[in-house]
This record gives sequence, structure tokens and C-alpha cells, in this order.
Amino acid sequence: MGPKFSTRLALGMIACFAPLSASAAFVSPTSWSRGIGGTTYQEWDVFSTNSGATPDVGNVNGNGTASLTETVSGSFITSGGNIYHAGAASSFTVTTPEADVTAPAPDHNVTAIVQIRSQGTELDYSSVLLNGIAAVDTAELGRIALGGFGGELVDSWFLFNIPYAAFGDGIPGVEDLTLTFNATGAHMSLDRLSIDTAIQPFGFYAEPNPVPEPASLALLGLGAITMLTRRRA
Ligand SMILES: [Ca+2]
Ligand SMILES: [Ca+2]
Repeated sequence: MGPKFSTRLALGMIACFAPLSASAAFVSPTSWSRGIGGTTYQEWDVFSTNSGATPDVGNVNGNGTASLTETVSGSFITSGGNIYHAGAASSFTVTTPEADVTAPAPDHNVTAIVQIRSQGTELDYSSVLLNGIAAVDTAELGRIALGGFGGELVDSWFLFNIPYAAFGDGIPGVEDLTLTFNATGAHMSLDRLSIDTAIQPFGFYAEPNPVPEPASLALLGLGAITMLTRRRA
């Protein structure tokens, strides 16, 4: 008993809190409703191919159909329908058709939200680019420890601002938004992915970060530990 017991209790308390964030899942945009004009939504969960996979959970895109391909050879589909590579850092390209709106002026900008669920080896978070542009905001929606050598399941969120100059060419029609990302090493399993886009003529949507400030979360955890330690002392 004594301090050791308090520490164990505090750790238990943290474990009790953990499911709060661990149960977090993908979120819907708050700045626009899925399905309204100028927006697209596509989501994959059970992959049947690692080359040219089309969305199976959600597919609302008036410009065409999005497509996901693993570009390092040797990856395969797991029994659970994820894309896994045992021998190399897998690398992905996802193309999403977007309207190239040129009237009244070629100044339509795209706000995009990308969410990725990985298992095992994690994403190289700095590698996640849309049309070569890095995210303007990111969040970790959830993290769950998997048993054995499974590592962790991680849900991550990325917000992109893509100016017209980075995807339009002045010719009316459809242009691809190209998402690229890779794993930090072998043994990443791509479990789930979603892309929401919204185009508008002037500026970007101010989509809020879906996760509370890390500082306030840390304070909450620290407060719980201090409280418990005092009680037991
Ligand atoms: Ca065009
Ligand atoms: Ca899956």
C-alpha cells in the first residue's frame, strides 16, 4: 500500500478515462452538411482491392467516383478487408474528382477533410498531402491499443485548404484532387479512410478542430491523479 497503491489507482483512473478518446471515431464536417451542392463525400472501410478501390461506405460525388490505390507492390487485402504490407512501408494515392468551376471567376477554393484509420505501424503524418499541399490543421480522434503484436489503432484527422491555383486550369470540367500518404515502415494496415470536400468561390470554410485542446486534456488528467493521490495519502 502507500504511494505504490496510489500510483496504481491513478493509473487505473487513467485507464478508465482512456475509452473516452479510444471510442472516438470519424466525424462529419461541421461547416457543411454532407450531400449539399458543392460538396463531396467518400469513405472506404472494407477494401476488396489494393488498386483502384472505390468507396464502399459513402459515395456522394457528382463529379465522378474516387479511387484508392496502394502504390508499393506486395501489399495485400487482409481477411478483415484492410490493406496491409508486411515487407515495406506502404504508400497510397487517392484521387477524388472535383468540379473545376471557372465562372464567374476562376477563384473557387476547396476545403477538404481527410480521416484515416491505421493499425499497427503508424502513418508518416508529415507525408499526408493533398495536391502536394500539407494540412492546415490536424487532430488525433482516437487511439486504441491492440493485443499481441497488433500495435495501436489510430484515427487521425486532417484539414486542407486547396486554392484554385493548385487544382484548376481555367478549363471548365472536372479535376482530380490527389491525396498521397505513406506508412513509417512495414506492417501498417490501412483500415478506413474518408474524404469530404466543399468548394466555394471565396475563401475556405473555417472548420474547427474536432478534438479539445491538448493542454486542457492534460490538465484534466493531472487533476484526477492529484486528487486520488491526496485522498489515499
Ligand atoms: Ca479543368
Ligand atoms: Ca476496415
